[in-house]
Amino acid sequence: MSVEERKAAGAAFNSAKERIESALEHRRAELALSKLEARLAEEALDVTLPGRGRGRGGVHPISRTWQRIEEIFGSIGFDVADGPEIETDWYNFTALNNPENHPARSMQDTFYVDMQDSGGLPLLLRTHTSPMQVRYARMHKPPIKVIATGRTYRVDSDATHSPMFHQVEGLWIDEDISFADLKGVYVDFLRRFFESDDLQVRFRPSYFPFTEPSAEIDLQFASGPLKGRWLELSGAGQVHPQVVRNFGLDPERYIGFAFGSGLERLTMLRYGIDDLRLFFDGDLRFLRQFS
Ligand code: 2NL
Repeated sequence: MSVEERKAAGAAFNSAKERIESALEHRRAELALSKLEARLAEEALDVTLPGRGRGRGGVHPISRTWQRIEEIFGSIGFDVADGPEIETDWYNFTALNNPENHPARSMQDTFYVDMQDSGGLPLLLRTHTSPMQVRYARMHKPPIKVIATGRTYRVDSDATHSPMFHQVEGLWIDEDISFADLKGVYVDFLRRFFESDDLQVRFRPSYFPFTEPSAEIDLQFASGPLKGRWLELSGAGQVHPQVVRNFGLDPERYIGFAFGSGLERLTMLRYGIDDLRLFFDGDLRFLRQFS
């Protein structure tokens, strides 16, 4: 090309290059913008919507009963004891005067753990809260005034029995504790637990290996949906002299009473619950009624 021709061609090449570059730049900007718009649309957040919140939760009805019981007995001078759910044969049965061949000791009734204590005796899931009271009585000097609340286990499962259930047991030992004291303490407890003076209590002769004499405690409401029916509630009695001896105390000097009640039973009567299984199903429609 001549010098003149080269000038013109160079200018044309330059201008073509600029147009191509600006077209590319334009298109790149368009693509970036539409990508940003798509992302903004996808991640749109309406900050004016109300929050999802967190459920309030509530205390399980059995736990409520547990708390109320500890509060009521605590207010009349009972200590609250807490102990192991895996127990030795001695604390669960022998100390409580259960004979060696008693059916409660069988594998049909008691969950045995695949381990032994240091003396080679079997370990088991406690079948009542009594072993804790035995432990407490052996660790303290009279007056012994204590309740033990907690989980207990028996091989039993149907509409009215759960393999895991809850008990409260009370124990009061001193030089002169009588059935009159048992009656006073227990009737006061029932009035406060059910928030009613309109109830009658009946002591019916019964038998337990760990008390003598022994009684079943029945309850009747004078009003409300359960009015007029005797309801079996608890067992109780004067602590057997052999059990007092197993506490490490002289039964000629020390005497007192013990009682045992089921927390499921107390809770069902208080709230009018008719099926034990509701406590263990975890159905929120049931549980929300207590929150
Ligand atoms: C029942 C029976 C009862 C006891 C529990 C007890 C505890 C010690 C010594 C003596 Cl350490 N007795 N507890 C006494 C009588 C009855 O419960 O059928 N409860 C639902």
